[in-house]
Amino acid sequence: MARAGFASLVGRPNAGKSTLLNRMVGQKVAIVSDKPQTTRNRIVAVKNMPGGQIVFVDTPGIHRPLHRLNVRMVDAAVDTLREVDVVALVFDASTRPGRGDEYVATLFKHVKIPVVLVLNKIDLVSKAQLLPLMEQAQRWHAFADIVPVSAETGDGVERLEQLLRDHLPESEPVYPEDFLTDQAERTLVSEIVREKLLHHTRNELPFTTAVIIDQFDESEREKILRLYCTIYVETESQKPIIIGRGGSMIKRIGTEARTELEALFDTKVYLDLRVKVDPDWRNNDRTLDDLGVPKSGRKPPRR
Ligand SMILES: Nc1nc2c(ncn2[C@@H]2O[C@H](COP(=O)(O)OP(=O)(O)OP(=O)(O)O)[C@@H](O)[C@H]2O)c(=O)[nH]1
Ligand SMILES: [Mg+2]
Repeated sequence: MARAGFASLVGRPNAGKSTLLNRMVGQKVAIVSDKPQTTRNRIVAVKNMPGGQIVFVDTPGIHRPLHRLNVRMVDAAVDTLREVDVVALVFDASTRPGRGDEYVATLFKHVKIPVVLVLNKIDLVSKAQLLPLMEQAQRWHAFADIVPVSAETGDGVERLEQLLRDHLPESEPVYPEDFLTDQAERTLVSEIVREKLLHHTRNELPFTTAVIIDQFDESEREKILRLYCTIYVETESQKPIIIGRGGSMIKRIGTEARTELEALFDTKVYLDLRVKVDPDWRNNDRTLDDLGVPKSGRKPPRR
C-alpha cells in the first residue's frame, strides 16, 4: 500500500523553506524573498509521487516575536509540529550555526515524530564545511536523517522527498491527485503583490507592509479580473517610498504583479494598488484577521 500524510517545513527565517516547497511540488505556491520573515501564514501544498502523497505544510520562520503579527507567525509554525507525521527542519548551511539554530533544534525535545534535518543551500558551500554543522546539530537533537540539498539547483531534493515519504503512514491519498494548494485566490493575489514589494524595498519596509484585497471582482472573469488592493504601511514617511518618484515604484510593483497574476489566472487582470498608513497594523487584530494570520492565545512580550 502507498503512503500519505503531512510533512511540515520549519526553520529560521530565510533558510529556504518556501523555495524548497516550490521545488518539491514543482510549482510556485509560496512567495520567496531574500528578506527574512517572508512567509506569514502556513501554506499547504501537495506532492504526488510514486509510492505516495506528501502534504507539505510550509510555515513562517521561527524568531523572537515582538508584535502580535509575529507571535501569530511563530505559533503557526510551532503548532504544526503537533499535527504532522514528520518534520523537515531546514537550516541554511551557508551561515554559521548560532543560538537561533540551537533554539529551533531544541524545540523538538518533546516532539515524538521523526525530525529530518535538511541542510539547504549546499550550492554555496563545500562538502568539508558541512561536517562541523552536522556534528553540531547532532548534539542538539537525535535527527532521523540529515540530508544536504540545494532548493535552488534541486541537488539532493529527490532523495529528501523519498525519505520524507518513507516516514509517512500507509494510507490512501489525503487529497485528490489534482489538488495543489489550500490558498484562496485572494491570498495568492495579496502574496504576489507582497512579493514584488519585498523585492523592491529595503530596511524596515518589508516588515512593515501588508497587502489587503478590498475587492476581488470576477463578474467578467473570462474577459478581465478586476482586483483592488490596499498596501498598508506604518508611517507617513514610508508612503512615498512605495509610491516612488512620479508613481514609478508602485507602477513597477503593479506591472510585475499583474504579469504574474495574468499567467496564474489565465485571464487579463486589472490591478488597482493604493497605499494607506496604519501605524499599528501589526498589533491590530482586525487587520491580522483580514490577513488570515492564524490567531494566537499569546500576547507579544513588552518592548
Ligand atoms: N543559493 C541558494 N539560495 C537559496 C536556496 N534556497 C533558498 N535560497 C534563497 O534564500 C532566500 C530565502 O528563501 P525563502 O524560500 O524565502 O526562505 P524561507 O525559509 O521560506 O524564509 P521565511 O519565509 O522568511 O521564513 C531567497 O533569496 C532564496 O532565493 C539554495 O538552495 N541556494
Ligand atoms: Mg518562506
